[in-house]
Amino acid sequence: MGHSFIFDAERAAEVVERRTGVSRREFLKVCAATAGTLGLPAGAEAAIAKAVAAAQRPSVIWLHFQECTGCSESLLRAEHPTLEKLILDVISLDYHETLMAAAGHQAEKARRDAMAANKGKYILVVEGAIPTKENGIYCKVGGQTAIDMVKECAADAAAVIAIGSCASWGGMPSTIPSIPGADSSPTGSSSVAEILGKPVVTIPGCPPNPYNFLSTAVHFLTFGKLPATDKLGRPLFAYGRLIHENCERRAHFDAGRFAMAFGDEGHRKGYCLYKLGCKGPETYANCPTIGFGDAGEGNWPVGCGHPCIGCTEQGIGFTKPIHSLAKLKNAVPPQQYPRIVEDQGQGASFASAAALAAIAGAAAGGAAMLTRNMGLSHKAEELEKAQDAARNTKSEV
Ligand code: FSX
Ligand code: SF4
Ligand code: F3S
Repeated sequence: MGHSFIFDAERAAEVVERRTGVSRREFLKVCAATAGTLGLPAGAEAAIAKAVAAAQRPSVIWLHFQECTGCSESLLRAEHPTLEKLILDVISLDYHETLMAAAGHQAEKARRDAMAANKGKYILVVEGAIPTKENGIYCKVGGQTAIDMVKECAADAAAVIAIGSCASWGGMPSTIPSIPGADSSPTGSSSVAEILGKPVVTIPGCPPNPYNFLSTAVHFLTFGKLPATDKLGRPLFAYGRLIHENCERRAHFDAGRFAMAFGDEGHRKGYCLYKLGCKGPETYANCPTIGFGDAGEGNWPVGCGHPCIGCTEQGIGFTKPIHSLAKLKNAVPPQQYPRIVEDQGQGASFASAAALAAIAGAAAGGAAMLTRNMGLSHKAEELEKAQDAARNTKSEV
């Protein structure tokens, strides 16, 4: 069976090499990485390779609204060309304003032709938030408001994917400026789900990780459906865990070793960035495990020495001040981890102040769910919310 898997994968890799010029080795590496990102069992990379090789490429209509195009840039400017070649091989990108050669009426005709030819089968990808104030006049393409265009394109789509934080929850354009009396963003920027009035698959991040988009598209291709998501439409394979659960600096957090200022000894030694405002403890994403730019390990914000700003997470990214301390979600007492070194940086005691605060909070409130199983983050959080709600109801009575 093992041999047949390998044989299948090799044959598929040959087909893809002939078609795209991506070497068999590189292709199989991406298939293995995609299978890993999706959390699939051993052997799944062969199924992925076969699906990509046999690809009936799904037509993709890609819309741009209020954004910086960083989502497209991050997808198409990987360090090695492999990823972008494969993305463009896996999907048939029939409409993408930044990339298509056509312009003006010709471009709009291409969109409508692709939609008609693939009615009910195409994937709609939306990048950017949608302004709703003054009937949506702040963003128009070809004379049509973003609101109308997203509704028109979603009507006959097989699936809708909101890529980036802007399309997923409003992102940066939706944040409220610090002007006295301002209660919404200047243009009323909204998410795709808000406009369509139904949930869509969201791949937040500013920019999102290209592997999360590729893995979602490959899942659709291999299994004929989009991957399982949480209540916010985020694929669980990518957003099922807090950054803090997989961070390479986590042992420093547990041992109370923190960078206290940029460039200080703790920062230079790679200590935990919690006290510099790292939002990893309240942000769901797989940045530490897959990294960015295909440029090797450690290539993600915290890996480069900058606190996570929670760019994937509504209410945190572009909303909470960068240096404010993160809320510790599902904190696990440090005793449950093997101790590493006794030497404590910056005069902190064994259990960090942060961890102690979390434990004290748990003891006082009796509500925090301390779990050994870090995969239960979402469940733990839901339980915590239910317990909070129950307590509030009680206190109201
Ligand atoms: Fe938003 Fe994407 Fe940030 Fe930019 O366009 S998620 S501003 S990286 O590009 O939508
Ligand atoms: Fe990593 Fe940030 Fe958590 Fe520290 S607080 S362990 S830097 S995610
Ligand atoms: Fe964004 Fe934090 Fe990842 S800032 S890219 S969610 S590490």
